[in-house]
Amino acid sequence: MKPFLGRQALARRVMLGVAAATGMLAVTLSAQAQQVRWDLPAAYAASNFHTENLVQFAADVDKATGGKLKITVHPNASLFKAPEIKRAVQSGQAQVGEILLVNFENEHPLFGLDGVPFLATSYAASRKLAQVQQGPLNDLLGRQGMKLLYTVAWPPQGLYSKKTISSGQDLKGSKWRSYSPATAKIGDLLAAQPVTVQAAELTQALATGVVETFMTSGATGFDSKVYEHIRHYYELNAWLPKNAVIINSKAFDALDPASQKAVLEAGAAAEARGWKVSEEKNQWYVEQLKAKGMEIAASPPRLTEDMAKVGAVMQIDWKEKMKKAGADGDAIFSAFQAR
Ligand code: PCA
Repeated sequence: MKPFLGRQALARRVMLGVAAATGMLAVTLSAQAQQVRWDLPAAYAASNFHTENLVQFAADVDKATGGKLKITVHPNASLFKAPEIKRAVQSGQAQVGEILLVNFENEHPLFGLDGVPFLATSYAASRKLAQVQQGPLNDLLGRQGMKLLYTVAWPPQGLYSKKTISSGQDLKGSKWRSYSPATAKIGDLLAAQPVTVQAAELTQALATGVVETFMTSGATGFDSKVYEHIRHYYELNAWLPKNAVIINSKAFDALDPASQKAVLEAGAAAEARGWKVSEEKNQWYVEQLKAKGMEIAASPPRLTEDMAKVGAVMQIDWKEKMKKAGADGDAIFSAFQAR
């Protein structure tokens, strides 16, 4: 039987087939070469609202770039410990990361603005403070080779204690968990014994009895199951610290314009969503603590007075630090109060 195709025709077919396959391979390879992978270290539990927001952000970027930019969120300080995330992004070990701004107050007081007690004590005030802080913060990060993508506030900070508290005096000598220079300083001013414990290690610290008193949000109280060891929560609404998502500038500049736009747009959406969820869940968290058997109370009058004194010292202190850093803290306070 005569072959269906002549020898030459067959050879040509084979060649064409190889060419097509090679072409396809080239296309796949170039798509892979164009695909960019970013790591996003984060310091809080996967179930925390900030982390869930980051995961949504990554999904939005994936969708908007048609899978070209893949961002992997690493929750719970699994890739870097909380205080190491900023440096990891700065050095390019991670392209993007989420930090707690107040953790870096010793580097520059501007990072600690939202941790100054009783300066901004509601979501509305906290948003205003964020607007004032945003420009100078972005400049500061810019000088360090990074970009500020967005910030989201934690719920207001209250006081957790094993024992009943009626005044600052009752905190004296207690094992005080701090998560930032400012919270350590509050412990000092109250003559407590500050010990720095990041959120990822709080459950463990409570279980081993290293911690008896501390200030944080209802969110972290719930995430860390503090109700297993702590009985009292006093709603001080002392400040609302913020998480910030920062990007390595070189990594951002290396993206094609469409991907850059996708990151910025998904970041803006994450910011709006994050603030909304934080505020909506605030009360829910406190209700969960109550449901788990904790006693929730407003700040007793003498405690309020004593904490106000602590706050006044810390506000003056913060402005002093700004002066030393060659920056104008008064101007920032006034800009905030004028809003
Ligand atoms: N939770 C974090 C920071 C502020 C907050 O509400 C923590 O306790 O470490």
